[in-house]
Amino acid sequence: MKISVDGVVARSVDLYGPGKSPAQLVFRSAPLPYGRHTIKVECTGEKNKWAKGGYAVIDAFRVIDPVIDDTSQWIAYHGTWTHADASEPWTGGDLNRTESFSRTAGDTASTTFRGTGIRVICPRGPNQGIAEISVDGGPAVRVDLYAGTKQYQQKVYERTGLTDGEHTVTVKVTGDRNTAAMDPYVTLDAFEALEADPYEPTSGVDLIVSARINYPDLAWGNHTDSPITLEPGRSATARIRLLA
Ligand SMILES: [Ca+2]
Repeated sequence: MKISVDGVVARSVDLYGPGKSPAQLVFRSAPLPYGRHTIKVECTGEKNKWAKGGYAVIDAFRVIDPVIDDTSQWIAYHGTWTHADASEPWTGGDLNRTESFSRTAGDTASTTFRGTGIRVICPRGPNQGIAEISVDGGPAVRVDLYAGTKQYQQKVYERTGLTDGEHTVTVKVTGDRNTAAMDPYVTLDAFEALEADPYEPTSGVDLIVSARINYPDLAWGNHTDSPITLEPGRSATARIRLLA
């Protein structure tokens, strides 16, 4: 099958295997910038000479570190937030050209996410004040969003090391600003949930050893044992006999 990312063919993948191996990672894109992306899987109908069919089978797509934009239905806004989109000239560098802002002390924006960490993405600028950001109702961290010139998509807060699961992050407007700031606005562009990467490349060499015999004509019934990983610095010898 052929895989495209944002309209550009990235790779052709041969899904053939002598036995069925579930939940295989067959393609991983290069890191992509914030924003909306499209992945397309196309069945080519082609097969290698050992394969008995030309099926393309999809189990799942997985988004690593998913972005929750400020327009997401999963964000709860309390107070007097204004939501701006591409019709406003100052959103030019925002993710998806949207941002949500307030200058009223006590206003909050919260979202629940799954993962092991969270980033808060905001623009900084001359009229930006001080936000308080907390995770799971814990102690708040004060974050000064002031900058002399507007800077888009800044990672103004990052929390890592959470237990893998469901958490809540809250951004609160304090109404405070530093003396150089013209206003105490807090402007939210997006959240980025950080996940434990299930496909983290491992160091060392993976060697799959199966004591069973694979019969090509019984491909669906074959069994492959769990992989054995050799740790870096250790060695082992395996004899492999290849049968045409
Ligand atoms: Ca946005």
